[in-house]
Amino acid sequence: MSSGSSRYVRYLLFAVFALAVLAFISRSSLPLPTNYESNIIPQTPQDSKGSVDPSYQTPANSGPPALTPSGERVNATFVTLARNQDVWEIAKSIREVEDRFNRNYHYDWVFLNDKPFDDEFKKITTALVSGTTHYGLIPKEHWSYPEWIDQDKAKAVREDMKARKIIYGDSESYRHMCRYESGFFFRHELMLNYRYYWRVEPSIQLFCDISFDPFRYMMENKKKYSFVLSLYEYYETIPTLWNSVKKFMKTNPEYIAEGNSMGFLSDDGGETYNKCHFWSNFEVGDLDWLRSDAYINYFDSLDRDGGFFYERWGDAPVHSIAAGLLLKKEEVHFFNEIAYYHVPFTHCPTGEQTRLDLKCHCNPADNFDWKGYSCTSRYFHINNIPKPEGYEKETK
Ligand SMILES: Nc1nc2c(ncn2[C@@H]2O[C@H](COP(=O)(O)OP(=O)(O)O)[C@@H](O)[C@H]2O)c(=O)[nH]1
Ligand SMILES: *[C@@H]1O[C@H](CO)[C@@H](O)[C@H](O)[C@H]1NC(C)=O
Ligand SMILES: [Mg+2]
Repeated sequence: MSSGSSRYVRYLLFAVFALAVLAFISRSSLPLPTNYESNIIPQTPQDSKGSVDPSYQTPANSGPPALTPSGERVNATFVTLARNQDVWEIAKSIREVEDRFNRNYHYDWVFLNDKPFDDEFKKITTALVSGTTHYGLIPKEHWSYPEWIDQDKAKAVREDMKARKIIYGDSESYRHMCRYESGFFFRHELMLNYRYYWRVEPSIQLFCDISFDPFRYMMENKKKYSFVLSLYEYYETIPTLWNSVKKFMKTNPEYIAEGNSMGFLSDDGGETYNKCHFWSNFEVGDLDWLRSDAYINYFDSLDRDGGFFYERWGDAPVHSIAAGLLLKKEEVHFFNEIAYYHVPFTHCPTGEQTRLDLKCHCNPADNFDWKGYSCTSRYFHINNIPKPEGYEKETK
């Protein structure tokens, strides 16, 4: 026992010595770039509030992009809300977006977090994004309880929802997240530099090449909001949301667009909500619309009613109802060509030729669009848009 452990100590000393020699050799004679780490993560200038200077650029990604001159890029950015521990799941998503699209464009990517991003997160994501990356801290006022919220009541709701096993029902952070995505991300100082955004969440997949620029499509066709998947919301999370919306419509009729998509949201002319919404983990949209008086007043009105905390209102129905009522029908777009997966749903483009042309690897049988729980048929119906070619054959 004792001779075994002293041998072990000798091995250990030898190993340490060998490693030191190796480290010395590699430092002095191998052509490794010195200061490699600090080239990847330069010091990020932080102001007193802790948010990152928008002019922060990584040396590796600064300079003119190789393939697309910036003149051909639209004023736009990817945006991701994430925690430090989401790094490997967001890394997968970035890789998908880069391989299928952004390697040819080099659009910027803004990362937002309620806590400061750590160096690991910044290093991994900056290496993967072909455009410039920006890291922002969310100001406390945008991620906390408004003064009119009774926090004891909110706590009781979480306990009740936990007992009723409602998904994320017991989570306080999820509620702050939904409220932030509903009313604040587009007002973060880093986002003020852009007109269009594309939201990306961790662990998504893109199954086809994206052979066009969705940002440019939005701009040239005056689209303000877009989606790839739609479905019915879980009623328990939004029981009074529509009441709140109706109150807003009544007090602010000037904001309700003529020729809107009420038919997507309601089957009885607005009396009740049918729970249809666009799935907001994918969105390409117009930030100036979200920053408009109409949207801000809509958000403030809902926020006052407290449902982000007293229920569990999601940013998906909140954005969707706004897109459905404050925008004209034609301003909301469905991207059939963008093949997308976020657990548990797939949008695989309808039409075999489209899938072949775009080198898709999704199984069309997995496409959610024409299944019973999707609202996408309804979107086509109210817009009088013919369903994509191949629709009949692919609807079983
Ligand atoms: N910074 C931060 N991001 C969060 C938090 N909770 C969720 N997110 C992010 O918000 C988005 C939605 O969260 P996710 O867990 O994907 O929710 P789900 O898609 O509804 O299951 C993702 O981009 C997450 O990374 C949080 O507490 N802090
Ligand atoms: C990009 O859009 C934002 C928001 O509309 C605007 O403030 C900014 O000036 C634009 N930047 C450029 C370079 O056009
Ligand atoms: Mg998600």
